[in-house]
Amino acid sequence: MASKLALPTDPPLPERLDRHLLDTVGVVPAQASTGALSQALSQVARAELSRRWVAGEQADGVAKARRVYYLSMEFLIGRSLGNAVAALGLEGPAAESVATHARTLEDLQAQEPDAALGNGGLGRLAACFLDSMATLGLPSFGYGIRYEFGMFAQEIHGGRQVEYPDPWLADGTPWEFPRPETTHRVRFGGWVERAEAPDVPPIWRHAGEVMAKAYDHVVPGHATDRVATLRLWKAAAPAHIDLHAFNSGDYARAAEFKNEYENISWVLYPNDSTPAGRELRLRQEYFFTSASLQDIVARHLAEHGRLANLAEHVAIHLNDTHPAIGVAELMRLLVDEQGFSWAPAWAMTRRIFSYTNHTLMPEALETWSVALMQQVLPRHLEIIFRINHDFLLEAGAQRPGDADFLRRISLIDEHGERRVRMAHLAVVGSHQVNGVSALHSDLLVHTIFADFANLWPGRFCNVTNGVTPRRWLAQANRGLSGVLDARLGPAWRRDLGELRRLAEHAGDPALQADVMAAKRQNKARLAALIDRETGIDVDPASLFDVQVKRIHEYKRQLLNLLHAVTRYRAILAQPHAAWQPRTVIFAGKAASSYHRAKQIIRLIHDVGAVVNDDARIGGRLKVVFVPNYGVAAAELIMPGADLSEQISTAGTEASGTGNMKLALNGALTIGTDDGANIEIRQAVGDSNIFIFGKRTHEVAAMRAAGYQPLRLYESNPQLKGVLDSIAAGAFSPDEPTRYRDLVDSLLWGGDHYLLLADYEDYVATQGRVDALYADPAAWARKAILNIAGMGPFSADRTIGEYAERIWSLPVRS
Ligand code: 26V
Repeated sequence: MASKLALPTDPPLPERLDRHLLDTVGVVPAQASTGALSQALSQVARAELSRRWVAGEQADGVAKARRVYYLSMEFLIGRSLGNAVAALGLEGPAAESVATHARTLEDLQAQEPDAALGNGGLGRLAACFLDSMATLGLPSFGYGIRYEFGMFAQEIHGGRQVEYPDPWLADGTPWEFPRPETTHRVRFGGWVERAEAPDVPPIWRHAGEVMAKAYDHVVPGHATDRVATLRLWKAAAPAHIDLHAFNSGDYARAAEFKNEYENISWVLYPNDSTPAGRELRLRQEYFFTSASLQDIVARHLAEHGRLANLAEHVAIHLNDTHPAIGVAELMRLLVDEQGFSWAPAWAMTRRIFSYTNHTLMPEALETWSVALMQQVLPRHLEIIFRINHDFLLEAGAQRPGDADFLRRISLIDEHGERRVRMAHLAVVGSHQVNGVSALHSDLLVHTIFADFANLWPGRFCNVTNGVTPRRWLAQANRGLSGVLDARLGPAWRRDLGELRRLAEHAGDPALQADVMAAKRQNKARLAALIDRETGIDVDPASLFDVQVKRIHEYKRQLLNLLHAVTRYRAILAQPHAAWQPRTVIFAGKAASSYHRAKQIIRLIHDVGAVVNDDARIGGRLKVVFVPNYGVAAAELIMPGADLSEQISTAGTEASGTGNMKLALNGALTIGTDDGANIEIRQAVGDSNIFIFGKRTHEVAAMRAAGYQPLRLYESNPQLKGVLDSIAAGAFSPDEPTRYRDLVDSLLWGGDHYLLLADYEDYVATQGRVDALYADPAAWARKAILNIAGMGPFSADRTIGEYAERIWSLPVRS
C-alpha cells in the first residue's frame, strides 16, 4: 500500500539524516548537536509515516471502510522517536547512522519530552490501544485534546512533592501535523428557542463559540504499513473576537478575550481522585467531544453523501464518561442540524456508541449539576431530559409502581442539588458497556450498574486490559528481547502468545542465566537512574521491590511502607540474622489537592532518610522514591524490577496495567486478589505469584460487620510497634507529630482501605518472597514462567476483542 506512494529514489538512511539536518533543522551535519540529530531522525521517520498515513487514508476512503473512533480525554503517549524507528524497522540503520555522529539512539531519544497528556492508567491504556489498533490494521482514530500543558512535572523538595508545569510543546514537536483546513465551531451557553411547529427542532441561541483546530499525530503500526491517527483539538478564539478588540485599540482586552476561549485546551486536569467540579472541565469535555463528532459526521458525509447509514460505518467508543456528553451531542447534530426525527436518530446513536468504565471509586463517577449544564449546554440538557423521559417510560413498564427503581436508574440524581449522572447517560446511550478485568466487570453488574444489567443483561461484558509488547518489552527491555529472539524468534512482538513456548524451558539453566543476566543489567541501569535522581546508592544485587503508580489510598503505598518499617525494626532487633537485602522503590504522582497522598510521599522520604543512612542496617534495606514518574521513567523501571507490588484493597483496582508490564518484564507479583491480578494468577499459575490478603467478599463482609482496626493493632505487637514508632516521630524527629493524624486515620478513622486487616498476611508473604529469592534458580524459573504466561495481556488481544464483540470491525493486517 505504502509502496504506491514510496518515492522511487529514497536515499539510504545516513543521507536522509544529513539532508534533514541541512534542509529541515538547519545545521551543518558534521557539527550537529544531539538535539539536532534527534530532530533530524524524527523528520526521517515522520516523512515515511506521512506517506503511510496518506496511503492508508486513501485506501480506507476507496473501501468506504467502517472506522472506530476512540474518544478519550487522555492519551499518555510518552516519547515517539524510539517507537517510530522500531515500527519502521529502521533500528539497525538508524543506530549505525547515528554512530557516525558519535551518538547512540538512546542519546537521541532522551532529548524528547514525554507527551504526558494523561494522569495514569486510563490515559496510558488509550495510548497502548492506538498502538494495537494501528498494528492490527484497524481503520481507527483517537480523538482528544491538544493540551498545551500535560501532566505536571513532579519535583521533590525536602521530601515533599512540588508541581511544575509541563510545557511539552514549548520547543515544538516533530510528531504533529497541523491541519489548519480542519476546524469546527463549538458553541456554549445561551438559551433554546422553541420552534412554532411541533416537528421543527428548536433553535439553540448560543452565547459564545470557540474554534477547534485539528492537530494529527501519526501512530505507527508494527510490521505493517498501517498507521492510526490521533487527532487532538486545540481551542482558538474565533477571528472576529480578536479583530473587534484590536480594532478599538484595546490590546489587553483583546488578549483577555482570546484567553477566555483558548484556556479550554491549556491544561490537563491533574486529578483522578476527585471530580474537579469545575466548569472548565465540562467545557473541555464538550469541546473535544463536539469537535470529534462534527469531524466524524463530516468525514462520513464526504464519503457517503448521507447519514442514514452512519451506524453501519462508524463505531464511537467512550473512554470512561468524560466524552459521554457525546450521546446528547450526536442527537443534537442528527435532529437539530441534519433533520432526522427523534426515534431513528436515537436508534442510530445507540448502535454507534459503546462505553468502558474504568473505576468503581464513587468520587470518580462524574455528575454535573443541572444548573451548570443549563448554563453551559442548555440544548444538551433538554436532550438529556428527553432521553431520560423515554428511558424511564420504557424501564418503568418493566417494573410498574417501583418508584425507587426509577429514582436509582434515572439520568438525573434528584437527591439534593439535581445532577446529571454521566455514567447513566453513557449506559443508556450505548449498545455495549464493559469493565476492564473479569472481577471489575462482575462488580459493575452487581453494584453500580446492577439495575441496568437487570434491564439489559446483554449490554454488559468484560474486556480485560492489555499493554503493547512493542513499547513495554521490545523497546524498554532490549536485553530480555534479545534473549527471547534467540529462543523464540521475533514473532512475539506481534503474537505475544508465542511467549508460551518459554514455559517448557523454564528450568533450563542456560535460559535462566540469560534471563537473569538481562535482569541484572536492567537493574544496574535502574540503579544509575536512582543515583542520578536521588543521590541514593542502591545495590543491584539486592531484591528490587517496586511499586509505581498514582499515589492513592486505595492502592495502599502506605501498606508497603508499613512493611518496610517492619523490616527495618526487625533487622535492628536481629542484626545478625541472614536478611535478604532489599531495595524498596516507589514512584508516582499525587493529585495536587490530595493531601493524604502527598503526606504518604513525604513519609516515604522520611522513612528512607532514616533507614538508608542507618549504619546498623548496613545497606540491607533501602527505601527510595524516584521522582516524576511517567512513561519515560516507567520504561526504565519496569525492566529492572524483581518484585511487583499490586496491593490494592480487593475490589478497588479496576484492572491495573502496571501489573502486566512488570510481569512481562520478568518480575514476580506480590498482590491482592484484585483487578487483573486475578487473571495474571490464572495465567502464570498459583505457585508463581504471591497472593495475600482479604478477598473482595471478605472486605465487604468485614466492613458490614463493623471493622475494628484498633483490635488488630492491640493484638499484633509487631504492627503496634510499627504504628507507634511512626506516630511518635521516629521518622520525623524534627517534627514528631507529623504523622500522628495519618496513623490516627488508621486506628480511629476507620482504616477504610483495610491496611491493618491485610498487614499480617502481607508481612508473612514478604517473608516467603525473601525465601524464594535466596534460591536464584527457583526464582529465575518462576520469573520465566511469568514472562511465558503474559501472552493474554497483549493489548492486541484486548483490541481484537473490542473489534469483534463491540465495534464489529474485521481485524486484518
Ligand atoms: C477521573 C477524573 C475526574 C475529574 C478530574 C480528572 C479525572 C481523570 C481521570 C479520572 C478517572 C480515572 C480512572 C482510571 O484511570 N482508572 C484506571 O484505569 C486503568 C485502565 O483501565 C485501570 O487499569 C486502573 O485499574 C484504573 O484505576
